[in-house]
Amino acid sequence: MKISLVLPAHNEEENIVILIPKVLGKYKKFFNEIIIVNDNSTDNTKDAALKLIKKYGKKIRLVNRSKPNGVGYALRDGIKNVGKSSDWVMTMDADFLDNVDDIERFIEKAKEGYDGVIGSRFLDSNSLVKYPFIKKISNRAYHFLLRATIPSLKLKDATNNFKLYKKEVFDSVNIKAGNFAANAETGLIPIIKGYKIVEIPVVWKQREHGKSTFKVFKLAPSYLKVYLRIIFEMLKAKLRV
Ligand SMILES: Nc1nc2c(ncn2[C@@H]2O[C@H](COP(=O)(O)OP(=O)(O)OP(=O)(O)O)[C@@H](O)[C@H]2O)c(=O)[nH]1
Ligand SMILES: [Mg+2]
Repeated sequence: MKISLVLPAHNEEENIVILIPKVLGKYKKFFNEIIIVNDNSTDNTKDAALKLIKKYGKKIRLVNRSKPNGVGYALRDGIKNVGKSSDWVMTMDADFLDNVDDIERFIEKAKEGYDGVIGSRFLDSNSLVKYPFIKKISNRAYHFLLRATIPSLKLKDATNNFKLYKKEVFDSVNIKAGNFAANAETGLIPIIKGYKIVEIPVVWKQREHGKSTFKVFKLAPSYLKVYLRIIFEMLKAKLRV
């Protein structure tokens, strides 16, 4: 199993210098490369990434994007840059410092024969640490809508950016959202396409370094657009049968 880790990073200098050594310290043999996707950061994310490249060589790659910023654009460009020798891709947030130990369970689960593994914050009631209430309500409402209208979608948490998929699964998504709603596309499209995806519980902890850029109300229309895309993709698939 050869994995590329794609890390969207906007103003994450404090986090990447902790996260990356932690990942390579524990899982060097599994990770072919770590791709940091920096989008117009106004802190020293770029310099921190260059220092990591000096230390770890080819294991680290830096993709510098220019405007427009966005997690979706970053994921799309990061995945596009995955090296040919990787057969799996993991995506995670740069502030998931406490989740590095979880990676072991992703790898074990994937080896059971799945096409992809999603880290779910809603399988275990102890998973959320300081998760903002408004985010929880909107996340639950979104999943309620999905499950109520598409009963075959049994995922508890499609939208966490903590996923380990075969490369071909990410390639099949064709990310269209430029912002955080891309995380819904990467969670939902593979299921519609018939890939075998499983969830495992992970903890989500409020970040300690840097600032959040997630704005619930501004993002709601983008998540609804992904929902409509799912319905459209399902109808298209039905018409093909
Ligand atoms: N490349 C890139 N990455 C981004 C952008 N916006 C956010 N990110 C990254 O996406 C990931 C998730 O963003 P966060 O701000 O942590 O969002 P969140 O997890 O919902 O919220 P908090 O953890 O509370 O801050 C982090 O790795 C960010 O650095 C962007 O415009 N470009
Ligand atoms: Mg975060």
